[in-house]
Amino acid sequence: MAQLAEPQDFQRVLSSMCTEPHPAARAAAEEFLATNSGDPGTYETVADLEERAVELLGAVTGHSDPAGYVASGGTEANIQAVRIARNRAETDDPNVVAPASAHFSFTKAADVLGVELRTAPTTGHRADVDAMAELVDADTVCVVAVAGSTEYGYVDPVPALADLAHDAGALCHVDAAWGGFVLPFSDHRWHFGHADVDTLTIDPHKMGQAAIPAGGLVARSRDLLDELAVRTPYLESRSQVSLTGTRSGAGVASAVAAMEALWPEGYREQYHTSMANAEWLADRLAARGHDVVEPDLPLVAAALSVPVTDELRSRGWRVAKTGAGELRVVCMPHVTRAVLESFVADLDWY
Ligand code: 0PR
Repeated sequence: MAQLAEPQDFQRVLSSMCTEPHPAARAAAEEFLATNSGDPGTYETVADLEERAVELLGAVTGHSDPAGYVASGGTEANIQAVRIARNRAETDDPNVVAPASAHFSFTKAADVLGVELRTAPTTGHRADVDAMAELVDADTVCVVAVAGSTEYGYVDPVPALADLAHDAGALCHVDAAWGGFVLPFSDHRWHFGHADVDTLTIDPHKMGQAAIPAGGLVARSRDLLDELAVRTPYLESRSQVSLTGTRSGAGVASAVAAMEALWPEGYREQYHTSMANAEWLADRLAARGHDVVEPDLPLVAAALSVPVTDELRSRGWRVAKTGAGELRVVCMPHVTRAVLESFVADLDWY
């Protein structure tokens, strides 16, 4: 059979929040390609694997008895968290309060769910609790905290935001889509064990090193997930909580395989390696006179003193920019020290 095309390799990709899957995760995905986790009555093995996935996601997020499921990604998990909050509230005019650093999936959530999204400016790239408190009112159904922001990799004060949510009778949702598999090894307080978190997004297909699609929605209790249930009369299972119908069993199997292989030691090691790489890059950029945002998790943003991003792209580098125009390098597992050394060498060429 003719080869369709070679997938792009990750060699010079500094902009992605996804990475090469762990070998066990790749093999599991291939094995389960034809299975549908949306029909657990028929695909019982995948249903069992999904239970295991949720149990493991609970272990990573400080919850011994979690509810949840493997979603298509962080976007679905965030939409579903907002949907839970909206469905359980009594108001006809619901709003969600989030820091301006929240991922654009919350804009989609607000749009499809008919919820108003209120965003508050950040301070030092973190949620400003006072600024968010000013936006909270009796119609607030959800307060969002970001644990590992898309642009800077920064972590919001989750316990204070959980208090803010609960004082207003709202739910607290933590978006750890990217940060979830590195945060356990940091000093941050971000999960169910640290604060009264209601729902949490954590994506195996990002730092979890599973194949795409494998996102994670974890809820404090089953009754929260039940807010999403719709009846499925002609399936063997009674109801469904996921947003999509047919779902990737490959993603589920891959998530379990990655977490079984890497939690906790493999992820710990990766955290230390990626963090050391981020600090190394931050030091090198600062030494060259660029204005660096101190990395908190393995993500480096820097305002370059020279406009080089287009030239870097023409040399094969895939780099992203923050909304403010800073260069942004996500130190994923495929971004090794050797890759960064060659990146800095190319920067020096200009
Ligand atoms: N929450 C956070 C904090 C995120 O960073 C992202 C995605 C999401 C939610 C949404 O997740 P899904 O994309 O899985 O629905 N952050 C990256 C972004 O949108 C994702 C990404 C991945 C970007 C791979 C580029 C790429 O090559 O920028």
